[in-house]
Order: sequence, then structure tokens, then C-alpha cells
Amino acid sequence: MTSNLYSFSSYPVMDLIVVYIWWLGILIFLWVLTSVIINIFFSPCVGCFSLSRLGFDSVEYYLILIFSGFILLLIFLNLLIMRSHNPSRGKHFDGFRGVISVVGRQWYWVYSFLGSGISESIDSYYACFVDCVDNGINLLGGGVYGLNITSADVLHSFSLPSANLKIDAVPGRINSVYLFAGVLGRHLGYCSEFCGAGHGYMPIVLNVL
Ligand SMILES: [Cu+2]
Repeated sequence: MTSNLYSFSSYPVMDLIVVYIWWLGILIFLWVLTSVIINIFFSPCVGCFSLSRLGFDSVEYYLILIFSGFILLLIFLNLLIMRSHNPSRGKHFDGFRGVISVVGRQWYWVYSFLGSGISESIDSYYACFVDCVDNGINLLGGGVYGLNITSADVLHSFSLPSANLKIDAVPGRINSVYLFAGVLGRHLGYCSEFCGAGHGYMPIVLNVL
């Protein structure tokens, strides 16, 4: 299992998208810079601004092919992500360690780990002034977990910014994602859908060990 570059994400390919966008930005910048320099210093006449007038037809042709290839790659990566976010169509990955059920309640979270056959629920209550709870979620670094998120009363939202994750907890519905626990440490999240008086007092603490 590889470690990720920028965040730990629902699926490692998410980081490839970030790298791809960086490279695309650099390529576009260099391409525009090159065009401007060629037009300024190598243009045969003052009025000529088009590269094709300088005999760049074939260069443009190949560049269009290359960038079309990049777009196809982007579409492919997007499809991978969509597939990875749909557990009913996806497969279980290497390092898959089980499913965690997350239930939002007024005003705490209930976690159950469904990995080892026995299912044990823990309540995660707000415990001190800002951002700590009595029981957090503990995950093994490098593991892939399925999260099933729902609510037992009103709308909540399970939000974990460092994992690019924000999933609504909807009563009567289970939202599923895969979580790739690639970055060690203590990660903090919040309920992100207003759910009543205690909305600000149900933080999410996830420890990747
Ligand atoms: Cu809330």
C-alpha cells in the first residue's frame, strides 16, 4: 500500500488527479509562454500572430492529439473515482480491513466496527472544550475501510476535511464510501449539517495508528 502525497483520501487515485491537474497547469503555462515568445521574437511580419502561418500545422496537430490523450486519461481517472465511491459496483481492495458503521444522533456519533464478526458499538461523546471526544475511531494506517453512514434521528453530516470527505447522514438511508487511511495521526472533523442545539458539540476524531 502506498502512502499518499497531500491528504488521505477515499481512494488513492484521488491524489493522481491532484498531480494531474498540477502537471496540466504547468503544461498550459509553458505552452502559452512558448507561443508568446515565438510570436514576439520569430514572427516574420508585424501582423502575424498565428502559429499556423509559421508552418506549425503539424505541431498543432500533434499537440491536439497529446492534449486529447490527457483529457481521455482524466475521464478514465474520474470513472475510477466514481466506481470506487460505489461499493455495490466496486470490489474490495488490497488491505481492506472491514466496514465501520457510523450513526449520527442528537448529539453524538455511534461507531460500530463490522470487521471481525463481532459487532460492538461505541458512543463518541463530546468530552472537552473544543475538539475532543471520549471515544474516537481508531484505524490502522494503510488500511482501506468501508464507511456506512446513516442517522437515527435528524439529518447530520459526517465531515472529515483532511480526507476530502463529507457525507450526509440521512435517516432511513445508508451512504457508503471507502476510506483509505494513508496518513498517520489524529484527524478532526465536525458534524456539517445543522441538527439542533448540540450541533456544534459532536466533533469527529479519527486516529490513524
Ligand atoms: Cu449536526
